[in-house]
Formats: sequence, C-alpha cells, structure tokens
Amino acid sequence: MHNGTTITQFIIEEQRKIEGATGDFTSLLNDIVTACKVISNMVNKGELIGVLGSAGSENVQGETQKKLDIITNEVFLKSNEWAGHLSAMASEEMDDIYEIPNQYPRGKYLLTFDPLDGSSNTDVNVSVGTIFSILRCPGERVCPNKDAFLQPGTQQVAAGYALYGPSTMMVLTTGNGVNGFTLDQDIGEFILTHPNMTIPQSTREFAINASNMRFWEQPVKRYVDECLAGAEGPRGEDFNMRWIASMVAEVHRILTRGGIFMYPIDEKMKAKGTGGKLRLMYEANPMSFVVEQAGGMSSTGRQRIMEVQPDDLHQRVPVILGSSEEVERVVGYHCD
Ligand code: AHM
Ligand code: MG
Repeated sequence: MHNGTTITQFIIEEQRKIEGATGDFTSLLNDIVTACKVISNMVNKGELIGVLGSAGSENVQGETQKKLDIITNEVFLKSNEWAGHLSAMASEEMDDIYEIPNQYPRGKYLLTFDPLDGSSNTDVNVSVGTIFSILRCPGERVCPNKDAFLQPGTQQVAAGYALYGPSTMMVLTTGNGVNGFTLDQDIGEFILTHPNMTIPQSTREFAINASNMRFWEQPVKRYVDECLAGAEGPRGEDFNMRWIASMVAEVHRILTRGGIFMYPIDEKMKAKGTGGKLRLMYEANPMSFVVEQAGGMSSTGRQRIMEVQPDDLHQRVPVILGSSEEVERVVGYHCD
C-alpha cells in the first residue's frame, strides 16, 4: 500500500509556488489525468470490451485508424471540453482543430495530443501511450483558428505522456523538471514514484527502425555503423539495440536508463515530400520538452526540435533525442 503524494496533491503544491495562479491550469491537468485513466482502463480491458482491431477508416495523414484511435480521441475531447480552461484542441486523429462547443466557456489554453501513440501495438498487447502538450492561446480566445497552434515547442506550458505498460504511468513536466507517477489501480490515483527523473548523459543503447537503413542519410548511417562495429570499431565499445515501435515506451526507457532514439528523415520520406515520420505538434515537441527537462537533448539533426517554427498542424519532423552525449555526436555528424 503506497501512501505517497498523489498527482493532484503534487500539481496543487506546484501551483502554490506560482504567484497569481488561478487554478485553471491545475484543473486542466486534472482533466487530462482523468482522460488517461479512462484510456488506461480501456487499453487494459482490450478484447474483453471489443476495442481491438481496425476501424476501417483513415486519418488526415492517410494512416489506417484503429478502433482505439477513434475511441481514445473521443475520450480526450469529452474529458477536456467542458471545464472552461481551453479554447481549442488539436489531435493527430483529427483533420482540423476542435473548437470548444458553444455551450461551454472558453479558456486561455490550447491542448494538442496523440490519444494513443503506437496504436499498431495494441493488437499484439505491447505498451502504448498518450502524448499531450499545453500551449497558451495567443490573443483573444473566443474563436481560435489553426494558426493559434503554430507555436514553437519552446512556448509549451506543460507536456507529458501516459504509458500503458505493465504499470500505467504518467510522466509530466511544467518546465521545472520531470516527475513520474504510477497508477495505483486499487485506489484509482497516480502516485509520485519517480521524482526528478534525469537521463544519464552517456549511453550504449540506441533505438532506430533498422529496416529503413538503406534510405538513411549519411550522418545517421555513420552513427549506426559505428555502434554496430562495437568494441572493434571507432567507438571501442559494444552497443545494444532496441526498437519497440512505440515512442512513449521508447522515451520512457531513455528517461529510466538512458539511450538514444532516432526516427530520422530518409530518402523515401523526401521522395514523398514529408519532413519525417513523427509529428511535431503531437509527438516531437512534447517529448522534446520532457527529454530536455530531464537533462537530455532533442534535435532534428540540424536544429533543436523545440525551435522549429511550425507551418502546419500536422507537420512531420526528423527526431533524434535522448542522452546528450550521443545526440550531440549525431548532430556533429550532420555538421561534418
Ligand atoms: P502512430 O502515431 O501512428 O502510432 O505512429 C507513431 C509511432 C511511434 O510511436 C513509433 O516510434 C513509430 O511510429 C514506429 O514506426 P515504425 O512502425 O515505422 O517502426
Ligand atoms: Mg503518434
């Protein structure tokens, strides 16, 4: 029986440190927490409640949607639309922004989210997660448009993820370090279990989808070749490799024991005219905020991800993040 700090207590205590805080932000975070608990419950029940498998539809990016992509998107909208803290929301699963319906008051924040990242893993019972980011609504908040969301990641007020793994966890930053909470299913509360998470600066573990190797750019190929060469190669050490195909699980591993995660741009993507695989607003920016706040680094290879000025809601970027020494090395190879 854990008698520790609940996430609600933690958020309220953080709020007290901010002079003039109204409690809006605290309340918004609580609604996000509730949405993640509902999603955790659904993911956990899986086929018992008939939520696995494909929905037979495609999202704006032309990807086949799972039933759970659609259901969890709806859970997030319903949990967060009513309380009056938000002006609009945007999600990986919706073509356009979702304006808060007229029957509810509107507030000063914007919410972006990927309700179930790595959802191709649900059918095979592998960890998945929810990623979210909170921005301030610029200017008047009555009727925000898509442009209101196009802020660089440095403007994020808070970001985090819920990981639905052997335990359900919530990892959160409000720009003052990173803290991890574990869901105690019996009492229905997230409890602070991982205070002040920090990423070790050096690592001997990398994560990349190696099936794309023949399409990679030279700097990424060089980095991975050197890792694979192990103790006999230029690095003089053996490396380990992981690929879960679930970014939340991947980032969580890196927060726990270090590592580098890469989903770089490659020739195949360039030919299709996309800037990468992962989405800036729903995946790359929130994860970069968490990683940087835990002492790690996050880059496209050529630029700090959080400084990329978005020009489209669903924009994609190359992602290289994790232990700072290794990310710096890959960035250095891009400069060579
Ligand atoms: P999704 O948002 O459609 O689930 O895609 C994002 C996921 C990431 O979690 C993961 O890192 C990546 O896609 C895996 O891609 P791949 O299947 O190419 O290895
Ligand atoms: Mg995703």
